[in-house]
Amino acid sequence: MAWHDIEFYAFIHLTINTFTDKEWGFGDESPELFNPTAFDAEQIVLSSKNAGMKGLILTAKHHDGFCLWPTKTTEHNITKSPYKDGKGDIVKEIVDACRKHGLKVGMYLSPWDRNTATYGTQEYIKIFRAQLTELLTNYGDVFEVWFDGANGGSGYYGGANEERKIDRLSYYDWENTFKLVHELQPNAVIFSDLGPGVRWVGTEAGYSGDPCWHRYTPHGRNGNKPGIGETMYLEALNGHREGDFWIPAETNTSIRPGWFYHKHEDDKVKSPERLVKLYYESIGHGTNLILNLPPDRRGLIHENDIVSLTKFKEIIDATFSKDLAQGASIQASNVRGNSSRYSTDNLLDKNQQTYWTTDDDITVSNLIVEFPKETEFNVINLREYIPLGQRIWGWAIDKWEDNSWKEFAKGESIGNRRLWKGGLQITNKIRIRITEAPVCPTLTEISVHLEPVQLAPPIIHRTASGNIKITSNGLIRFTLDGSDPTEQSAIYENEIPFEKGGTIKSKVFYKGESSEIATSTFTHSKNLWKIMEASSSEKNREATKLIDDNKQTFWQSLEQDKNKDIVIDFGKILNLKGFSVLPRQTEMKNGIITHYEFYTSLDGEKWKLAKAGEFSNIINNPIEQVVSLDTIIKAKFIKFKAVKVFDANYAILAELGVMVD
Ligand code: FUL
Ligand code: CA
Repeated sequence: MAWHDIEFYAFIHLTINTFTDKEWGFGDESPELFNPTAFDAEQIVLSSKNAGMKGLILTAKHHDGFCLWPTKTTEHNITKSPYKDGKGDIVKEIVDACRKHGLKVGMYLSPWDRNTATYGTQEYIKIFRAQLTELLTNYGDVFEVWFDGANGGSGYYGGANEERKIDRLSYYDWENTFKLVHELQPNAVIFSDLGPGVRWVGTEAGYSGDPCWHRYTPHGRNGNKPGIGETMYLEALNGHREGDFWIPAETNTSIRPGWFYHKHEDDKVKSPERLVKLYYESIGHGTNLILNLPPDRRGLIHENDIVSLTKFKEIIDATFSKDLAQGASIQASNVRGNSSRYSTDNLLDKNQQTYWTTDDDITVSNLIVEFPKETEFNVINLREYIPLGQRIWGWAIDKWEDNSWKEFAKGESIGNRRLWKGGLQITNKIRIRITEAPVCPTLTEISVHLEPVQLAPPIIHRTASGNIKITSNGLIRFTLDGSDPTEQSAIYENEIPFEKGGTIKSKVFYKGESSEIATSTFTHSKNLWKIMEASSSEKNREATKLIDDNKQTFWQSLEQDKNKDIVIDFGKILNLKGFSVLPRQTEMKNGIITHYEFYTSLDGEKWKLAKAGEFSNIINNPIEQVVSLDTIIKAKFIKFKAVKVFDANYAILAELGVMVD
């Protein structure tokens, strides 16, 4: 119940990856690389707190094995870094700042460790538990311990540079690790894709299912027992209405596309509007929300992230600081025992311990909320009294209009919280109907709100001929140099030629108001490109789909051709700076390319290997992968090869693009 109360907290991904521009370190990175120049734990903690967060979870050790605290378990730690001349302890600094500002503290410790030679042996399990013991004994109370299911197999492993497969069901002996956590921190909940405390919601894209049940029965894959990283995790989106355990969902996502800081994502910070949507689709579905704020190389939350968080908080406050149901009268079709103890006053008293409920034999029931006057709203908040379980299985809301009830909202689950947001409604009364419940339902809170209507940002897209087109009803201003549009910026009138690609920012101005900024980044135009070679498979999945600038369409190779080259002719020589790869944008992971080789050529005959590597975390977080080349290369042709693909003998790719100088 204490965990449900927290609702919103920060994820802080910081490690050597911040300095190598990676999402997953291989494990061979030198500790010398870890050197935030202006690390400020209070800035990180206050950025979280000012956004309304009540806690914070830090990646004390990510998959690359580098420990942010002076651990006794491995040399691969902060004492070997230049940070504070090896005398620093990032975990302690963050914990101290959290205590000072009243935030709860959680620990992320990656089970997968690509650095240690012992990975895969029993010795490592001892090391892992010793690390956990240090983190859970030396830093005070911890509210959540985060166990990641990711395990990509390959790694440095003390110089072995090989692939190591572990049996996820038995290797970690999780039962005893859980015991250790419970012994050391009896109040901490344990997170993983199967709980046992709270569950991964099954996607990193930033939403939860609807309905979303707090109850859940973790299922293993292929009929096996479930293990961490080996579950039917898509079932976690909705959970199970009659699941065996109370394992509520935590929605995890990043304010940027990646989990770690990358300069090239400075313009890809989620907009305030997008964050508000996330809030409604996570906390508003009864899950907790852990939002990642990755510190940059200075060791600070970047200015762009702060701008977004601040505006997001303004919108949330403008909506929720005023409750339009206060002062309304509420009539229930039934009150348990006709007793004042369960009266509808409990719905408005802002006390989560008091609630309304019905007699035992009454399940279908309703509440009529009558406002003192005609009221305008677009948000309704409902909460169940969850110490008695998630008892509501169906609900609907009507408004009184033209002398009859008109339904405008409905759903199945409520749980800890349910936020409905929709078009503007104007009425003097609403009726909340509980349409299905297995036993007498409970509600502890009803509130009604008005989210200020915002001027919608413009929509930017690229036409087939490579131009930029911007649409909106108001006056559009734009910039091409990365700066924020102001009242002085150029006015958009005609399509903008944009062959080379780059970043475009635009904003709508209307009657003294302005919208949020819309930002889009494009690779070089592909309209002259030709696919010279590639395998193709089913109809509508031919290779041209990977250069059609459409994120939804994709190329799929023939079954036996997953490693077959894709050769592209640009039609002219380009100065290549890098390339970008967009994996398939659906929940289907099979065929996603995890390891690649990228070649260039001037004549289509002599090829040069320009880059090879892995797309880390592309399976859990299938975002655009941006790869910079080490030098600028002149090329008329490129060849892209899938070296490894995930769980299939065909390869799939939605887009391939290049950045030019
Ligand atoms: C994933 C990891 O592989 C990512 O790097 C990140 O830490 C995310 C929160 O969990 O599974
Ligand atoms: Ca496409």
